[in-house]
Amino acid sequence: MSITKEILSVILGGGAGSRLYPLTASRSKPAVPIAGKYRLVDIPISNCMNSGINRMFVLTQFNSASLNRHIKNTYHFSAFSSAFVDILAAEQTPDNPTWYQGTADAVRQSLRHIAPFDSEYVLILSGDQLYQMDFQDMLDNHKKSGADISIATIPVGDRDAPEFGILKEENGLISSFIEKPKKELLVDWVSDTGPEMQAKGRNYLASMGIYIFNRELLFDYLQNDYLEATDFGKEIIPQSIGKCKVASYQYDGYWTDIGNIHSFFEANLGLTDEIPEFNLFDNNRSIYTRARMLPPAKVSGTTLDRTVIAEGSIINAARMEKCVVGIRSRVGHGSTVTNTYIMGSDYYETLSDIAADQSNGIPLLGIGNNCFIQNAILDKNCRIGDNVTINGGHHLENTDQPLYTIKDGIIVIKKGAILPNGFAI
Ligand code: ADQ
Ligand code: ADP
Repeated sequence: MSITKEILSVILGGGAGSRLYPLTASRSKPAVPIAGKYRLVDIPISNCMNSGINRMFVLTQFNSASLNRHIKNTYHFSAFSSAFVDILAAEQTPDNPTWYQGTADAVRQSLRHIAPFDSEYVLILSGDQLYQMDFQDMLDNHKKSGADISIATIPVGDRDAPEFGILKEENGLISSFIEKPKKELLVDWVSDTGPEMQAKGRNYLASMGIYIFNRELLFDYLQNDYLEATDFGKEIIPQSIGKCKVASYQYDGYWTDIGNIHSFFEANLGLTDEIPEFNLFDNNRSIYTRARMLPPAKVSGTTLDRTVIAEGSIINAARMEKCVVGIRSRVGHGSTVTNTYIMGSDYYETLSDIAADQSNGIPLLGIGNNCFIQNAILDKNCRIGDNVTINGGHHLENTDQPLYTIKDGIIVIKKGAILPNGFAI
């Protein structure tokens, strides 16, 4: 893959992150762990690197220690290359006392950091999507079409369309755009998405929130024409159509937005499918993350079905089905875990830590013995005692408790929570 200096990328790492609460209670959204060993930000960064784009800015609303540590420890480039991944956290300056007001405002406030780096184009990406895409192909299409702005688009169905920017195109150029249309307006926004997509009911062309801008135009729009605009989807994109040339780059691979607990849960558990739609086993499109030098996972006496286990785990459970098990996870004897994403732990307990916990009656790091856990997400460093029941499902109401949150029937055990023996949800 040839490395390009034509383009640099800006990854929108998230606003307040409230839709992913409580996973974002103590970390910024890009640092949320996914798929057992990665962080959300690894997805757009890996897509950039696999596309030969190696200058990246990650814009985030707050600068969490885990994001800094992850980026610093993961993305090392040769001293002879121009590559970097820089985190730009919302900062107060004399002329800007506030946090980022939206996506366009985030990019505007970052322009002074981006300005010193040459490029002809700027690629703007969302930080909370799961997909593998070749941005070089999108850039080629952008250049060929002679557009000022390109938007990556994907066909979606009725259920999803109101959540996205929906557009119409003619000969590759976008002729109209509406941000998150109400259901009753959808009839006017049907596109010819081709027989294969139509057969799946995917009749609307949605914006994937992935944009290529000609750099000069981006600077000009944000600093002059749309100085007051705070958002790309609500303001800059719809207002650009008719004013400049906006191309559609239609993508038909796997792509999913993972901005809320339900979609985050589904995207993670989707990795346990026999042939997952998101392919972690791809020679040419690796997902990069921090190399941790952990020992191989060890499993004893467990019936495992469709379960993904990260390195450094010690599993003695009775049965695990449809689980994603993160680094350094421990699951005790006799436990049954289904439909669950266990993020794992940041460290191991030593034998003397374990003895001290046992004499003080504190549950050990990880999941204890004879537990029953289903439809749950366990954030990092949880201590789940023995005989604990965590029974997620739609019978449960949404709630936020000190140790856990329930959203859409999914029980999220908070980072570092200690659930005593016999605890039941
Ligand atoms: P949404 O995803 O709803 O729609 P938005 O909330 O603006 O749009 O988020 C876009 C990305 O920017 C996300 O990764 C988000 O975390 C991040 N972000 C939001 N506010 C931010 C801030 N203040 N600072 C830094 N990052 C921030 C957009 C488009 C739609 C399109 C969908 C596709 O507006 O047209 O269909 O993406 O997912
Ligand atoms: P990873 O990427 O492997 O998940 P992080 O970058 O989140 O790791 O760092 C692991 C965190 O765990 C660090 O903050 C580290 O200081 C912390 N940590 C390591 N060992 C221990 C320990 N024994 N007790 C508590 N925290 C620990």
